[in-house]
Amino acid sequence: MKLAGKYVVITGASSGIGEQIAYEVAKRGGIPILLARSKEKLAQIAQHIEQTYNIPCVYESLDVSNQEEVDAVFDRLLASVDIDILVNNAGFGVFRYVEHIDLSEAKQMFDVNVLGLIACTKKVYTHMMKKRSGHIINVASQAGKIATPKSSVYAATKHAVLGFTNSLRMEASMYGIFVTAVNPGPIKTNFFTVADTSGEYVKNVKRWMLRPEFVAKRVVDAMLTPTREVNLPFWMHIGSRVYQLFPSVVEKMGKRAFLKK
Ligand code: NJP
Repeated sequence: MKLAGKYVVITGASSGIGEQIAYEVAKRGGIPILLARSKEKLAQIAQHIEQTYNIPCVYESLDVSNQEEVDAVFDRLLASVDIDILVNNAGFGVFRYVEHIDLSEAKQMFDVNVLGLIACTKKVYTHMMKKRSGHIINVASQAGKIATPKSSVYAATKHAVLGFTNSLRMEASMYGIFVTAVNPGPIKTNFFTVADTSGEYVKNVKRWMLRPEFVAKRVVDAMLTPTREVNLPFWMHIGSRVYQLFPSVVEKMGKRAFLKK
């Protein structure tokens, strides 16, 4: 029960992986703190956690792209709670060909997926530096390793998350703080109601999709351990390794599969 009594802040906790991580943390005796914009959903999840696991569960409304809100929410939390783990999970993607990119949408993706994650990290990191322990877990993506058609902006945000995470990991090691990147492939969540409005991508990859409960278990297994990355599924991880060595070969051989969006 290494998580017993540990405070775990989860952004994007109102659905999908974030919600499942919250349940898994509570199941293992940790105390999840839920953040997202949908306060009503958070209230229901918190109530379920309290009733099912008998764990106190606090939640707050937070739009991670709003710097003032990030400051206020984390200042309030840090005044009363010693945060042990931060899971930067809030994020969204929109799949479009480059000629159809809407710049305000692209900016919003960067504001949430990248700058929001950096803002939340900064608030918790200085606290963890002082106590010389803690764990920051950033949900990136396999799209942060291999960029594929129709996901240029989303892939750019996740490449940015991985770049930030890799640098942070080296700095944080000086203070005994662990930093982990989570790189999943497609997962059955609400993500695709925004990312893939035509439903084409989901239809094509349905049989490979990961269950959010499975991803959550793997993320929670890594908590408070010096795990560098959680890469799922395994075969996609092998693919991204091969891509790093032979990018043009993988782009040629995988072209048909990559175009299935
Ligand atoms: O998606 P979904 P996932 N401020 O839509 C929140 C990555 N990922 O669980 O604010 C604060 O069920 C939103 O809450 P709300 C993906 O990039 C996914 O799949 O109430 N929170 C909700 O709780 C993302 O980083 C796949 O609307 C904001 C949560 O984010 C993470 O996994 C594959 C927010 C999204 O839950 C979780 O996504 C992959 C904001 N401005 C990586 N905007 C996949 N599903 O296939 C959104 O490689 N949220």
